[in-house]
Amino acid sequence: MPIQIVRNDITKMKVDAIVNAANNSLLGGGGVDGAIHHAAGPKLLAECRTLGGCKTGDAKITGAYRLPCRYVIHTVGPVWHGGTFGERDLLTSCYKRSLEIAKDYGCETVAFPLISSGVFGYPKAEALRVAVDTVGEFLADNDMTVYIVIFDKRSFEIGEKLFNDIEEYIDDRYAAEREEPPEARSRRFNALPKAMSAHDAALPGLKPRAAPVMSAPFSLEDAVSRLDESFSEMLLRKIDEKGITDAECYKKANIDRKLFSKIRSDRRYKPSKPTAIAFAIALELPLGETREMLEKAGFALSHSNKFDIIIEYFIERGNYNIYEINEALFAFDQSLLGA
Ligand code: AR6
Repeated sequence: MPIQIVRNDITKMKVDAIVNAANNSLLGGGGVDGAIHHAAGPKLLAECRTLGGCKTGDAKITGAYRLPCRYVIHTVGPVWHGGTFGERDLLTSCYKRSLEIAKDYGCETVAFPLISSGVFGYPKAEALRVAVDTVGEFLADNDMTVYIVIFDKRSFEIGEKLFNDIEEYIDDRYAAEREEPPEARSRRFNALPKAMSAHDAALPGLKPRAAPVMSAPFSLEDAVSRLDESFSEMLLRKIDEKGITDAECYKKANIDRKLFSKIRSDRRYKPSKPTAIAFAIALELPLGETREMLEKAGFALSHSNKFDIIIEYFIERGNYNIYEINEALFAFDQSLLGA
């Protein structure tokens, strides 16, 4: 998966390059800088001494010595002064410059800490937003796997309002499911129009619609021919209908090219559930079509797990930003979308 948010100690990451949140002197310090120098050994400091420091927003590369990666890219984030002193631009520049250097050195995997979000005081949720947006933009034009490494759970705050909102949404859905007696559900299902899928029917509060599983009007012939459509075929059809390229779709889905090729060339390919949902999100499918696509891969969206409810929360609000969805999934300890 091209962008992954992981909880780890960055000095343990076996990637081509890790990024260090350094200071202008590049001569070491506390936080992640201290941890990287400690794990790399004194030769790292010796090489850093030859670099002549680094400007805020810029980056420089060195060897990695005792670390399990090949390079360390040292970048200097801005000190937070309230947000009106160009902090966001400088932080964006840290990610861009580090990624450019990583690309110049042929790196295929790069791990970043949340730059500036410790000693330099950048609010963590905003620092994460900048990281995800900037890396996401870079990956739209480049093939690389980028890890955003979160050291502690507290570093990962998606914003109190969003968190509370999602929590409330989950509580409502769980509660609704528990309150409804099973016989009421099966009765309601029997009374539904034929076009409604079992998954739509199982969702309390969802009003029966005429043809919930198809967005556009379709002929009987179309319907019959689509009965046998596989996940891969539906995916390719939807890509065509949306008028986007394959690459636009898999990048937006945060899926790597190789996996996409596999899905495209194997009509019967069965993706994992997060992969299937990632494509539905990339294609900005409404809930009904998301369910249809999932069904083709043998899955459903249910109200008995948080992951599904969080996905539904975002789709209902028309928010198809996979990175934001992943941040929320991460905050609720759920697996992330993508390969
Ligand atoms: N792995 C991953 N992330 C880590 C680790 C680790 N081992 N240790 C800390 N973090 P900071 P800054 C997280 O303070 O804000 C240094 O003294 C930490 O939780 O390391 O850019 C430099 O020399 C936080 O979210 O860097 C500079 O003077 C994030 O890394 C100054 O601090 C960044 O925190 C740079 O401050």
